Amino acid sequence: MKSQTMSTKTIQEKLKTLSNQNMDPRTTIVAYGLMNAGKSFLLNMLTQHIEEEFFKTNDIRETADVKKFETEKIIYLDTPGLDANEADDAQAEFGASQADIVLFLHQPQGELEASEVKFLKKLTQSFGKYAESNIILVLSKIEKEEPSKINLIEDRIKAQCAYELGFTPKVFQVSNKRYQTGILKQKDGLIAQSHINALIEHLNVVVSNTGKVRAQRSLTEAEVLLRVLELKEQSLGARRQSIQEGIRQAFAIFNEQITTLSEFVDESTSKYRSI
Ligand SMILES: Nc1nc2c(ncn2[C@@H]2O[C@H](COP(=O)(O)OP(=O)(O)OP(=O)(O)O)[C@@H](O)[C@H]2O)c(=O)[nH]1
Ligand SMILES: [Mg+2]
Repeated sequence: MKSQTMSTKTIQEKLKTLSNQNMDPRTTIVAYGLMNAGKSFLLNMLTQHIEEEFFKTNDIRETADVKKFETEKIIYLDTPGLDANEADDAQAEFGASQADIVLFLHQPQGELEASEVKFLKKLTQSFGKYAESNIILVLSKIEKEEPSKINLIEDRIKAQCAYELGFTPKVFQVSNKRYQTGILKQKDGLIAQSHINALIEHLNVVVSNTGKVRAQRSLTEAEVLLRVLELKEQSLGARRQSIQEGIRQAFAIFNEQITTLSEFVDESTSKYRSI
């Protein structure tokens, strides 16, 4: 949003968000993606709900509200699939303001769709210079496709992000199914091929930067708001000056007319007296 055109209501909302931020020292990790992308399943694996689901999964649209699982250090948020309907998108965006780290899930059937790019652009704006480190792309269900196809899709998505978002995100190719089976049947090969542990390791590194990233994001947001307020003050000052100038000019004409009138009255009076 252009700072000059930010409405007073938006400024108030942003100030409110800013003052509500950073209250919980724990990192919030939010999963986003189109319906059926595998968000809930992935969060179950990351939170070690291997046999019993915490986040309900389904082939048809399942998650309708933002759902939360809390640990000592991390809060995991599951969101409704993007583009399910407007109310669900609003729910999803609500989560965005609370996200420290985003896991953006995509089924590798093709590259990113327009609605995914649109949502990622919003997230990128919100994260600013931390988008690259804190928005992580996850290609899900990889055991369903040939590795060569998935690699090709990953390359295309990276190029799309570089062009559309201005950065190349870190991408993880994961299989929730492999991880689940690997854990249940104690098959290390499957666990390794699921790449879930690699994702967990990476998340641990990003999580450790949460405090710094949050502080910087709040600072940047506060600086933007301050600049907006300065610009508004400048434009109000200019408006006040132009109104004052208008009044001065209007009064100058009025004063001139009064002077002419009083001269006329003086002249008429002296003429009358001399008769
Ligand atoms: N083969 C395979 N199926 C998966 C994998 N991850 C998820 N699924 C399946 O994909 C379907 C959707 O998974 P969910 O985790 O419910 O997807 P979601 O993104 O949470 O869906 P919504 O909440 O409806 O937006 C379910 O049938 C899952 O079992 C995976 O890694 N491999
Ligand atoms: Mg779900």
